[in-house]
Amino acid sequence: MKTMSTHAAFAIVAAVAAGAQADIYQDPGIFAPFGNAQVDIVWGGSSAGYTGEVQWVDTAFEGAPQTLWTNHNATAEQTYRIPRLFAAGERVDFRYEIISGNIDAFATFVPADWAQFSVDASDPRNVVVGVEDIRYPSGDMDHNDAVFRVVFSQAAVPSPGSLALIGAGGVFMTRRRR
Ligand SMILES: [Ca+2]
Ligand SMILES: [Ca+2]
Repeated sequence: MKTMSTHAAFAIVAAVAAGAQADIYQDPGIFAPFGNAQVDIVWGGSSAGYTGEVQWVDTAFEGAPQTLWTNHNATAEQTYRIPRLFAAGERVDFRYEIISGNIDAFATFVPADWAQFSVDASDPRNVVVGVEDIRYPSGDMDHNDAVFRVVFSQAAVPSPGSLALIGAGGVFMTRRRR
């Protein structure tokens, strides 16, 4: 009976801890607010002693991390355009790898790393991301060690000319089947 009550007490403590963790570690997910979205990553700035690489990771296609800049070599408003379009609600993921200082790496798609990122999506077309470069709870949690924006814009729709070409191709294929 004593063992059972100990287990029950542990279960309650675990549940409370999980609830508290859920509050601290929110998914910093960044999502395309509309379809056919072009995504630009725009450097903001850094106040940090450590050097880290900002990386975009195409998690949907299991892509290798693509390094954009470090927090110390990026210049203001420097922009990287992701070489594909995003569907509505699709996630844009990042990784931050400290290469000088306390070596570590954090990713927006790893729940244990979520505390390292702050995300302000009050303007869903212009999302501000901040990174804390020392693992929680040791860091100062200023989330200004790397700051960048994720800017979504509507990609241009295909011109009428290219649509006509697609139409002609469709007719051609239909005729061949006959
Ligand atoms: Ca800082
Ligand atoms: Ca910091």
